[in-house]
Amino acid sequence: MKTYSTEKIRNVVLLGAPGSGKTTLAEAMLFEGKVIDRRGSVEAKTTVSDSTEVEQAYQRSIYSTVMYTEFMERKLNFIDTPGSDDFAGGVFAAFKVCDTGVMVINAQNGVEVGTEIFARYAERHNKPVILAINQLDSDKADYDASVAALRDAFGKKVVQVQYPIATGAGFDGFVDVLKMKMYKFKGDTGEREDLEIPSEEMERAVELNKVLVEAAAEYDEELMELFFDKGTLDEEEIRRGLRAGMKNREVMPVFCLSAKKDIGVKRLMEFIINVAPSPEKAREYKTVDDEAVPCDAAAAPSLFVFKTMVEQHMGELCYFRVMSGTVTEGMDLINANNDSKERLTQLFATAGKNRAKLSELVAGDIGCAVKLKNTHTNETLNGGGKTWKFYPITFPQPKFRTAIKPKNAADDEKLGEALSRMHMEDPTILVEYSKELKQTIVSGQGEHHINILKRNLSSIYKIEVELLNPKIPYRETITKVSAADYRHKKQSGGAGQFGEVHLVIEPHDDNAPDPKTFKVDGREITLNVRGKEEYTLDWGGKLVFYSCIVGGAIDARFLPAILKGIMEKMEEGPLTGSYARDIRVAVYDGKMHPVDSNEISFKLAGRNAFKEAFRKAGPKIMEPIYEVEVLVPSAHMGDVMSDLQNRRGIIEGMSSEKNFELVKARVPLAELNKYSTTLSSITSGRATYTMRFAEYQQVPPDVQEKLLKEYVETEKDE
Ligand SMILES: Nc1nc2c(ncn2[C@@H]2O[C@H](COP(=O)(O)OP(=O)(O)OP(=O)(O)O)[C@@H](O)[C@H]2O)c(=O)[nH]1
Ligand SMILES: [Mg+2]
Repeated sequence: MKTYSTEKIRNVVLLGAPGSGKTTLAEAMLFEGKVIDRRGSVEAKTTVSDSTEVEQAYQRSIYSTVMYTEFMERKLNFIDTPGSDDFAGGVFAAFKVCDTGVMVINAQNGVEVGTEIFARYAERHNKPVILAINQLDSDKADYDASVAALRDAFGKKVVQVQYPIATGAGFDGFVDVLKMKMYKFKGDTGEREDLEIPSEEMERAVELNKVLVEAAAEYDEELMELFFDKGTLDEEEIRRGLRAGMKNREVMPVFCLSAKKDIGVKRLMEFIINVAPSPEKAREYKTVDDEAVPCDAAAAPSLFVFKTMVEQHMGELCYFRVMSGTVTEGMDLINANNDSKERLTQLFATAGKNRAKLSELVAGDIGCAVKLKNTHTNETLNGGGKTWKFYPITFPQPKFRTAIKPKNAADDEKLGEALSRMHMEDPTILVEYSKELKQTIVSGQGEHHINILKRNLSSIYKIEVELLNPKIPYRETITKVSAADYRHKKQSGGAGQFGEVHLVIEPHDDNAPDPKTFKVDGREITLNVRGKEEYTLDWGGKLVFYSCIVGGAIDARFLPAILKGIMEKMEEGPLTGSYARDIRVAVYDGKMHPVDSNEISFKLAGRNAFKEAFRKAGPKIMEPIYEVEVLVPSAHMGDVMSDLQNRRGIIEGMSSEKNFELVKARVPLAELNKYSTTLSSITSGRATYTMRFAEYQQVPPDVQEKLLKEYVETEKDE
């Protein structure tokens, strides 16, 4: 394929509710651009975009697919994304590299949950949106209702460029009030006739043209003056005005489509070419060091990887956008994130499995490199001595956690490898082995996301797995002072063991002075602090260890062993085996035996003394509390609130934004199991939420009692 200069490139992401017709539209766009010479269909499992077995089985897109077409002497790169929010990772990555969104609307449903969700994502990524009302050929299509719903959701930004004369089986064309033409289509090959607007449509066409002209004039002062002078704007001026309005996200132009019958697809593509920004005119990209990098083909070469995929026979494919300069085949670049050197041995433009070889790509273009050794999603490759690192894609936070284990223990290692590859391909899949919970925890965007993962493990990797509830990472701590003396003594043949430790423990508080005297169990203990060691624990909180031994009651060389014993018990808390935190321990006395004392004896004495003291120190179990933010349509707000309260949630605040309420709550993690699934069912999928760790808090007494009962301590005093 030839090289397209920056101003001849357009990068577009296809968005929309599940089943609105993005993949079908993508197919028609490939056809119009002659990448394929026959259109496949979702039903026949023959589309370019839904090429994987799992997508074909569900007849739904699951992965984003990067595609290109050549059209009107331009290169149009576009990314088909899945409509289900469970797979939103691909959408976030696409927003990073595309300059414009095309929101596909199903004319039978108008504005759907998915429409709202993706419009929010577009807003968050500051990208202009074109609205394409699709499926106008279906019997239940309702164009006017769809436009009304769009107005309701997005206000006066919604501006009609086209309207259909008839919908349903009779849908064979539309009036375009930018071109002031009527387009009629024959059959489903995209072949069209450009006609004058018939007299009976003239009034409506003129009316909508006026609205369009006014919208176009509004965002450019010069155009506004022209409009006042002439009372109208010509085609080119309207485009200029729409371009300005779209750039500020003030205008969302509306188009008519039947992707299935290839009606309106070419006209939409023309509009994208004519009006959507080329990369150098779109928003500038910044590096993490806040350097703005202009999209300039003559500058130093730099590319950003937004998607990594493993394909059979091809190996790893890295999809990238050229951020600056011109990258050529055979070029050596440096990965700014890990310093490795990479050679661009082969470059492609891809449309699913269709590939066109490229010798070079310029700033703003999207392409694919194969056989990079050490480069993945979110990394930047530079030439010309640059060390640019572009801001990574911020993927949505995980919403669904599960523990996973292979049905066959022998698959353990294989499972680890498969999961890490899955994470590489889909960064919204997070995998972590929790040493604490002794579980592998997989998190994703929803139950469906995780079920697909399970299916893929079975069908692609041949690993059968079980999904289990993840354990909760509780913490243990104490609330008051206590003391214990423990003697470890063993005399069963051979050398004996002897160690005796006296210690005091109390809750740790960063601001408290060093301990001096304690009144415990009717005794008064005075401490003589000789040494203090403070440990910040891997699992949060602190352990402060004071050595206060006087008169050589215990040899200094045994102190590390005592600390080790205590630390072991901190790692496996005395109440439930969870990590303990925020405790200070003072070892102030003990006894040694001239022959039998050794490190192991003192370790065990330390450990058991600590355990005993811990149990008398008003121990409590702490649980992780998450800050949950739910964005919910006002109508479902009551249900969402009472559900959160049933989950021991504390509602912290609410704020409204246009038909939606944002509810903030603090909820124990233990109560959030499968929350995404429940939320979806009580709101018919209309709510979204985020959750992040906030703090540890004491569990209520009834929960503590239940947890204590559940924990059957296996060890006896050693
Ligand atoms: N009648 C009619 N059906 C359409 C049209 N476009 C798509 N469809 C059908 O609608 C269904 C969904 O189409 P897809 O293209 O898979 O929709 P999608 O938006 O990619 O769906 P997801 O990937 O699941 O989000 C399929 O059965 C299509 O054949 C259209 O213009 N008219
Ligand atoms: Mg699709």
